[in-house]
Amino acid sequence: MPHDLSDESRYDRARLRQWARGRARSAGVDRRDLLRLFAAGAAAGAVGLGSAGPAAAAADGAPAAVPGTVKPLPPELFTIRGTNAETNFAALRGTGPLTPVDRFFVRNHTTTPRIEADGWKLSVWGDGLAGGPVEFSYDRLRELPAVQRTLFIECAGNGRNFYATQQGQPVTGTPWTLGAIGVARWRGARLSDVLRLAGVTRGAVDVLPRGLDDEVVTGGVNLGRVRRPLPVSKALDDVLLAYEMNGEPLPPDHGGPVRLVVPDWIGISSIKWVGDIEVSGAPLYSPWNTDTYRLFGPDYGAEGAPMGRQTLKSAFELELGATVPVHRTRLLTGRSWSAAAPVERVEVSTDGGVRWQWARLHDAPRRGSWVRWSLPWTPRATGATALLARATDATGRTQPATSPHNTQGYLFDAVVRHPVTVV
Ligand SMILES: Nc1nc2c(c(=O)[nH]1)N[C@H]1C(S)=C(S)[C@@H](COP(=O)(O)O)O[C@H]1N2
Ligand SMILES: [Mo]
Repeated sequence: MPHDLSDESRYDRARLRQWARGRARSAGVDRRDLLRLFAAGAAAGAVGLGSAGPAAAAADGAPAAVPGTVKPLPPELFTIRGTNAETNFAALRGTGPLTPVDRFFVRNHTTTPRIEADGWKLSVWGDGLAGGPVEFSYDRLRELPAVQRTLFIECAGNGRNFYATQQGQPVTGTPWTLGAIGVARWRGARLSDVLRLAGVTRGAVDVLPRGLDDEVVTGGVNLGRVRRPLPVSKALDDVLLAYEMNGEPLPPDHGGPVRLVVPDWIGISSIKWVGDIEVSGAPLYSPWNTDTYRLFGPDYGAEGAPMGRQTLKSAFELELGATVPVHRTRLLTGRSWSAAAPVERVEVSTDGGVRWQWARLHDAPRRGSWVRWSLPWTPRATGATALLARATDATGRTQPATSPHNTQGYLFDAVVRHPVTVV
């Protein structure tokens, strides 16, 4: 497998050492600022970048963050977290395998820009190309062979809040529960086709897609526009330049007119509102892979560890802290997903983890998507209890009881204890 984590990890470490010696360009941010942020992140995970919560904004002296989305965010469907909106899992009950756009989570570093397809252009440039910059209009992109894939996009911090509430560990960042994930049918051009047409050379190492949304300012430092490098090997493999979501033109909040969709990788890789892509013969860095979206903590050393792929999780389609009537049978429903392989089995416990039963799966196990499952439950006694769901994927990996801690609370994969009260 060309993209397993060990490969990526080796590649990333080499790149980080080169960068620290000043050989990799940081693409627009002053290197001292980046080093300062990086050191702060490594030491304490204390940098607020990416958290965008009201507290972080207030500390900057800026007004508290509010979501700048185009679509409505009604409280039945979403929980607002700073500039972001988390999908309420209870609102997925009864929906199909695809997350409807009206309830797909939104993770915005700033606000949704309005960009018309007509005036949009993608510029591909850099010393990893044989010639000068090549521009693609929206129409030209749509003339390329189209591919369609059902894939989830999940924020690396999904489940972060359970490090604090379930493991008692401090973490920084948006306190997502489990709703920073959505599955959609994406249609678009292959990034590999675009890179080949642009004249990518054998010497190319990294590509750096960049969004057209506002520059991100945090702690008084302007980090520039949202961008995160991808190794050329991944870029040429299975990445899409998507212009449709669930059969509709890509909506503004999800990156319209065109976004990247990077299968299996953490959400930040799937750059929305992409405007240009640098193709470089030298390693590239951005704050989104040196400071945030990187694992720091006692287990990860001074340089921290890179992140590529997402993890394994399960969620009930029920509010956290729901009240349910005793002696009445209800159908518990939920979803499980893994970036490594299809989910093959799901076990559910309705007594806080003492006994486990197999849930019935409602979808064929499929890579890149989730399976819906159900189990009938008749509560026999009143009082507080916890519902647990535990998935196993085709690699044989089962959700563990605890997740290894990292300061920014990424890649949570432990079994969640879902509180309910029987009355
Ligand atoms: N240009 C741009 N791309 C971006 C972001 C952003 O703020 N700006 N957020 C990223 C993050 S952190 C995630 S998790 C996903 C979220 O995609 P969604 O808002 O469509 O759910 O988009 C990624 N792409
Ligand atoms: Mo994210």
